[in-house]
Amino acid sequence: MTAMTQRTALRNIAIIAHVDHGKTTLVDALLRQSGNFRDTQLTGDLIMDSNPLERERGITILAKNIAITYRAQDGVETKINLIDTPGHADFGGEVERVLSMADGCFLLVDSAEGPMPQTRFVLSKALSLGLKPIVVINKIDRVDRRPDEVLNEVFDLFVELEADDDQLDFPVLYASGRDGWASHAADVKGADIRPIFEAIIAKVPPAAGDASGPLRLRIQTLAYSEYVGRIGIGRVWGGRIATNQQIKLIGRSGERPGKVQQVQLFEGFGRVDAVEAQAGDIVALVGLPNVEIGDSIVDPKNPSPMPTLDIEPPTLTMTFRVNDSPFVGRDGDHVTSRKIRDRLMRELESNVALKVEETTDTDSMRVSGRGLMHLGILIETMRREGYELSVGKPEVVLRKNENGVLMEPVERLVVDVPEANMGAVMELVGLRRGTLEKMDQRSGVSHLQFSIPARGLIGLRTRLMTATAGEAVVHHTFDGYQPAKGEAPGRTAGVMIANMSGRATTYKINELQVRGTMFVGNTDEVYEGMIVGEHCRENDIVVNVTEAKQLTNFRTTSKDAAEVLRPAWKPTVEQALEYIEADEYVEVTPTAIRIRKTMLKEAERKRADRTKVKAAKIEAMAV
Ligand SMILES: Nc1nc2c(ncn2[C@@H]2O[C@H](COP(=O)(O)OP(=O)(O)OP(=O)(O)O)[C@@H](O)[C@H]2O)c(=O)[nH]1
Ligand SMILES: [Mg+2]
Repeated sequence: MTAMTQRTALRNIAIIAHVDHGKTTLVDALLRQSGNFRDTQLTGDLIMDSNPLERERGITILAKNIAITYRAQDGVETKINLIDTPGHADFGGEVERVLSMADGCFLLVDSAEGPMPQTRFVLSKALSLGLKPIVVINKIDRVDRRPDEVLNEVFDLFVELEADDDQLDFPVLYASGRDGWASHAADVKGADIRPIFEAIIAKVPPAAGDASGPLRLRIQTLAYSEYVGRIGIGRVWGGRIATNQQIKLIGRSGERPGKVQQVQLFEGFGRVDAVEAQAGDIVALVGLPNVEIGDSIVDPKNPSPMPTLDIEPPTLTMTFRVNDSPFVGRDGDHVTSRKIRDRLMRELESNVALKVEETTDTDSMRVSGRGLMHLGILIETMRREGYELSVGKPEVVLRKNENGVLMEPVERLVVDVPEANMGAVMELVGLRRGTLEKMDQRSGVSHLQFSIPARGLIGLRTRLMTATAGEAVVHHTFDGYQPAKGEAPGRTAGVMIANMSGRATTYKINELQVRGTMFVGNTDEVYEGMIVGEHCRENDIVVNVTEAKQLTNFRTTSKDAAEVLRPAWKPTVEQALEYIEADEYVEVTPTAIRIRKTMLKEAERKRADRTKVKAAKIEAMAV
């Protein structure tokens, strides 16, 4: 006997889109105009992107739940659980998991850019969950908006993704989240954000479930607090769950008993303690022993588990090692391998798609994740917390399929460039085994779609930027596994390696900069084995950047001052990781990002080279 109860005063909705199409800004506008918050809570930047890295990069990293009580003009109040999701491709798995807690979603599409790779990915997930998206053509204030075309492209995308007739009949709104309004027509400016609220009430089905049936709840995402540890977040699909209730967890780690120390509901930007929650609610559960993603929380007397969830497998892996450069410990507080290991273990508490493995070397760990940004953000967070470490070249995770064939991840790559630069892009992508799948022209801009092995993507962005004088707009999304196609080309240029420790001098930099691009500026400290620049030829060279010019007379000193140094290249963590080769590390400390050879001494590197050549010869003879 099931009795579905409709929670008419409750809606659960997610906001999805390609990166930067304006999700967080729209959620912010909804919050500000809901009348739920005091003005002092609403000042400043985006309220939602609350962690410092999110603010700095202007992107959402973690999906976030907020709840708004909306009071309609007729006085009826509705609680809206809104889930803001990240748009960057590395966090697609998280989007998929949180999306399944919602009964509806807003699909935002930039009114000028139109559907982009991640739009396709998130829409396909929403459709396969049976959701009927509400399409919002957003940033309609843009002067280069083309809402009619974009709407057509969205419609085509729905068709391509095999949406059913009901889904194809999607509602459409036009909005400027930034300016805080929405409207039903592309050419009519709205007064406020109310049309979005009205669409939620009218088009998203009320949360439903059988509150009198057995408890049905699955953990969809995790949060972590220093005080209470891991927190499991999920939606109650059936029954009720109360604070202090005895439950059983069923999941990948088998069955185990437990007790819910605290049930929490979402309210505003935070969570509030609740006595009980019931079917339809999105809850946070505190105190569950070793709770994991995909765990079902069931009533021990009447267990009704849900299928467990697949976690997206890592696609990129790298080595995290202790920093053993001569500068170790100069500015970091946490430098030992034990500290690094403990920190990584703590990260595993809530960073679902992360994998950390021990290696045979006690000073290093293998860390795998969903992409360069996913791991780059972890490294960036650690350096801000005072950690020092060295990180090895990122490598794509290959795997064997059931027939033993080696498979590699393949991505869908979209590049928008001025037509004049198209040739350069095609050549670079072609070299890396990318194949062109689609091409359109829009007012002087070429829109190119490729399929490319993920290996070929490492280092591609920097090169595309150089080849197009910074004009290329590049996006990619994981597309699936295909039989491995072979090595991607590595870096074509060699590097300049410092031969001794000291401070770089203007005199030496000036001399060296004709042979390539320098990574250090005047008075920067260097050490033997550190990479101080890129050589304009293929081979690595050992250089002296520290020697000062002999001061013979006045004239030369004044000429010194006039020497113009080109600015040094100071890469971000992610740029440095894209740059390095297998015999190099990125050294990361709270104040510096340096690139170095794994072997600091030239003699050591030569010996290793010779051994490699010998091994290759023996192999060749054996064939
Ligand atoms: N012109 C215009 N710009 C907007 C609008 N909404 C957002 N933006 C800008 O677009 C950029 C991205 O906005 P966000 O709200 O952070 O986008 P997002 O979809 O949350 O991005 P991710 O979470 O990183 O995927 C910011 O620079 C905003 O100021 C809008 O309605 N009009
Ligand atoms: Mg965002």
